[in-house]
Amino acid sequence: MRLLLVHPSALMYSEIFLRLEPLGLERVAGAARDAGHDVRVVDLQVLDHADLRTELASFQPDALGISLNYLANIPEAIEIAERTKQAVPGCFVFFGGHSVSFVAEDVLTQAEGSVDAVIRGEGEPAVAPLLEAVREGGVAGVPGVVTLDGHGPAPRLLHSIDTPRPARDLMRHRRRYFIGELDPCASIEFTRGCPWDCSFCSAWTFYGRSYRKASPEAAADELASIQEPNVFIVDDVAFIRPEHGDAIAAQVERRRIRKRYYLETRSDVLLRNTEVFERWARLGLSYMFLGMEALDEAGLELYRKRVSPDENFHALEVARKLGINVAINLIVDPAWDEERFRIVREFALSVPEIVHLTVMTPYPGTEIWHTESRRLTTRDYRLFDIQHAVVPTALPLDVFYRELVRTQAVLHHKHLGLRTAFGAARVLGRNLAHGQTNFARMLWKFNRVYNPQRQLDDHARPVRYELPLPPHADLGDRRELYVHTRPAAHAKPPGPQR
Ligand code: B12
Ligand code: SF4
Repeated sequence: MRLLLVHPSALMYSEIFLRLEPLGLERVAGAARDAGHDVRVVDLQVLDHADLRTELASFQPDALGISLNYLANIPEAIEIAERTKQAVPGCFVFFGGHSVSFVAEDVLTQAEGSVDAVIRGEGEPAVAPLLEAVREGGVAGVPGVVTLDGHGPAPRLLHSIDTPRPARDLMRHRRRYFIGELDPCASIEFTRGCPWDCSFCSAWTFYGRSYRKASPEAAADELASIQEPNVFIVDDVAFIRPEHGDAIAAQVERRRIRKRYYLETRSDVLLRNTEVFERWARLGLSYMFLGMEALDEAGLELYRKRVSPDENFHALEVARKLGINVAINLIVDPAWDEERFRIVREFALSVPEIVHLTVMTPYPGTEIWHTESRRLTTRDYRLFDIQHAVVPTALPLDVFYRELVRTQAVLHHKHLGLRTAFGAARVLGRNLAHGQTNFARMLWKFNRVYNPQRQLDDHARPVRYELPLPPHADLGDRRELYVHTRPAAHAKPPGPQR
């Protein structure tokens, strides 16, 4: 069958700091191609809607799948589905991905027939059976499928994440993927899932707190096949298991692979497994993202982060000693007042790290969706991008955005100053010499993208599609939140056992 896979446009945050290859969609593409289908991919982060129209007209797909990891992309995806049904009558349209897995029925209802099915959970094991079932007529028996007629069998979890390989070769404009000065940048996955259970996050509920590791050989083979000099390791929490990180490092050393890496991890993991991070720093680990989330004990407890402020600050010192540039994230509580923003600005200016702010947002699939969502001030999907306030702010909304953007601007300028100190001019020169302009553009775009008036105006746009309210869930049994329930083979996570 002819399958066209689409990734929606970049969200606000990605307009500046990063734009990365859609690894999950590439893996779904890989699985479909391995099953003998003719597959093409359109990534609207780097192509535009006119390119998609041209592709639809020339390729005439039998099926079109859209990746919905992000809630904020749902309205755009439904509009693409509607246009596809008009342009290619008979084309089977389906959605899949992280966020849509939590709101499948509602999205199908909202799409009023222009979406034939949603695949909940991992796409690799589902895509070939789905296409087979489309050919035969009748998709009701496909694992993870949801249609307007109801649910199919439970979604299947991949036994091993070693295969399928992502179909990187199907992507056009690969040189437009970057993160900061790591430009261009590819992505790779060493592990999948997270054993922790933070209240604002849905990574653990999607995978049912399971945790799988790629074999070190497969990980190194894939790394060796990547053309780009920079690699983003997409794992939720990198190097939870030090022996796994070491085994991949050994393969990388043996094969003399030399790249620069960016990864995300937790403070306690960095403190516990410092040696493995040190080894990776020698192999090119240049940037690390630590989700600190809050500066104080009360905030960390609220988000059930299971780390202390001391551990967080100690982790920063360790990373500094290893020579790794650190970006930290803090969650902005909509209850913050001007004084709180001021304290955060002061903190951010007092540390050498890059500080990012995200606004606390209840998402379907998280615990706070069930505790906070009753207070939603908007249900416009597009505002659920953790850059907008969707629950009541203590400050008037315009003042809240003014403070937020002012704080982000201070942080951005500090970061720019730092980059100059670290030799941004040299990096820029090197990148421009290779025709890489993503990092240069990022340096100048901030004021256009981050603008309190723009954020406020976003609340006034007419709303066509609204997020549903949460169904009743008894959080006494948190497995009710899971997309995948854990099979016995993955039952012992290495994280907290509470
Ligand atoms: C890495 C990552 C990023 C990277 C992206 C890297 C990349 N190369 O794509 C970066 C840093 C860019 C990023 C950015 C953001 N992210 Co992010 N990200 C992740 C993370 C940690 C892993 C995603 C990943 O690559 N997984 C590995 C691949 C293989 O899996 P996958 O993409 O999920 O794909 C599988 C399935 O979803 C499904 N699937 C996917 N697409 C399709 C399509 C079809 C048709 C089918 C059938 C199936 C299918 O099959 C795939 C294979 O199993 C997830 C958390 C998580 N564990 O999922 C958060 C997560 C997806 N991100 C999140 C958020 C909030 C953001 C930001 C908005 C953050 C911000 N500060 O603004 C931005 C927005 C980016 C944008 N689109 O513009 C939230 C989403 C919340 C929501 N409900 O909308 C998540 C869930 C984290 C969380 N806190 O809970 N992110
Ligand atoms: S440790 Fe990170 S990925 Fe895991 S549940 Fe917490 S925030 Fe989500």
